[in-house]
Amino acid sequence: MTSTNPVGPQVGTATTVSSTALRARFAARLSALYGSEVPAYTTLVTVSQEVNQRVMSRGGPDAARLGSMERVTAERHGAIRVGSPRELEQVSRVFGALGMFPCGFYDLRDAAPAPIPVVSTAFRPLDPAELAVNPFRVFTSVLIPEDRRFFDADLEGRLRRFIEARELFPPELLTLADRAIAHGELSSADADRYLDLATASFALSPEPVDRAWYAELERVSGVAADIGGVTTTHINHLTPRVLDIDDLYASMQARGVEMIDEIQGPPRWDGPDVLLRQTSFRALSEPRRFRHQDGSVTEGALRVRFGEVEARGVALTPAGRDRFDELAAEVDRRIAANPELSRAEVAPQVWAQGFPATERELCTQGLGFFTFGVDDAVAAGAGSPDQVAALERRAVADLVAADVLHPVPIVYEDFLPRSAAGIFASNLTDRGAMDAEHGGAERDVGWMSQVLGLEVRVPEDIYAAESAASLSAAEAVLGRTIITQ
Ligand code: OOG
Ligand code: NI
Repeated sequence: MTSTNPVGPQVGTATTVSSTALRARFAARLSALYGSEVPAYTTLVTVSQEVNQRVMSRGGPDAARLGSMERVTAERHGAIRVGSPRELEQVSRVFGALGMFPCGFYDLRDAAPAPIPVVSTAFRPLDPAELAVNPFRVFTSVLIPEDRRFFDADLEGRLRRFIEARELFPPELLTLADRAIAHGELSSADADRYLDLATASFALSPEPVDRAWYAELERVSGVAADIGGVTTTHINHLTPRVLDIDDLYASMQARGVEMIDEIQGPPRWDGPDVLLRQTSFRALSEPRRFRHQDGSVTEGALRVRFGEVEARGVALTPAGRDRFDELAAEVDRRIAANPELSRAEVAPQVWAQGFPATERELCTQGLGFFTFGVDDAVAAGAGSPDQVAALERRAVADLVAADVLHPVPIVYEDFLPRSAAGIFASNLTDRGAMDAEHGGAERDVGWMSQVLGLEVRVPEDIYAAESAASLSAAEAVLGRTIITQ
């Protein structure tokens, strides 16, 4: 199994379009499409930009610590849902053409508060330089009809046949995608055609929905109906990034947009921003046409698509992630014991007791991922006595404490299954039905890699490699090895 990991941004020429440029153009096309389909998304983007502008103007140079205004303004993630390994493999080719590769494996079937019959990955650029040029990712879920906790054998068979019979992506699009993957670019005529076909594949179809079939699947799960109840796929949401999600939440409510009850992920607190915080406005009622058993077609509505927004923080090491999970469990325990308390009251207290209060401690305790720059004075051979002493000890924590190494946070570029499940659940009208007595079909990261013919990368491995590369560069400057333990 091989994975193509581009070396850096590719420029293309006047007559060709690189994967990088294609990604930027696709992200813009998808944004225009989704804005035309879901006008509230345009409001969300406008408010997000106002929030980011406010943060930049009040926060000085540190405001851009976790992302430049330019990057954050362009930053989006989309979410799509498909029905089978075959469709997932096709999605992988469509995004491979854009320099986006599978990263992370999320099993949402045993997720709290509501299980969803899908497993997911995210297609994204892996190289920080590529992310910096155009930070676009797509959270992609695939339905598991074989999972007996959700679908009995009869429904599984009908669902699989329905999905096998449809074609989400035209063969011409897949041919163009394969060409882009092979060459890292397309001719400008091919690029235009690719963008038209790819964008159209994610538009909401005007085809009438089979009412009875959709309703049967909806009794199991709204997400199963959204995926397997129709013959096409569509972009479910497109998420801008903000630098202050609490401000965003309040600003949207002030405009009269109904938001879900909570911001998912770490709480608002005085310590460092870590991982990912997300919230959304509630799924909107969109007009859809329905075909009934007697063949008649009527106008109706479905509530499936919503507007999500997110703030990103420092990536956590496996030890940091364990701590994060422990704190989340502790918050749940305290709320269960004191149901009159809200999460917004409890979580900051739990975090104040159990999590480092500063970025620097997050680094020296080995809980967050950082890259390191060497202090200018030390590099010039003019370090203070403290710095020289730390250099003798050679441990990262000492070198950071003595300001020999300046840690720069690595931003979390991935997703959180618990938040994903929370966002899915808060936007479903009905939780559906799962029978936990039955066994679930085994699906893991190895299964997904095999389906894609590509290694699904482990996010923490990518952050660790980035951190290690910066330490090697620091070792070269300092002329000595650094102890990372
Ligand atoms: C995906 C939900 C997960 C996120 O940001 O965590 C997600 C979906 O609704 O299809 O997008
Ligand atoms: Ni999302």
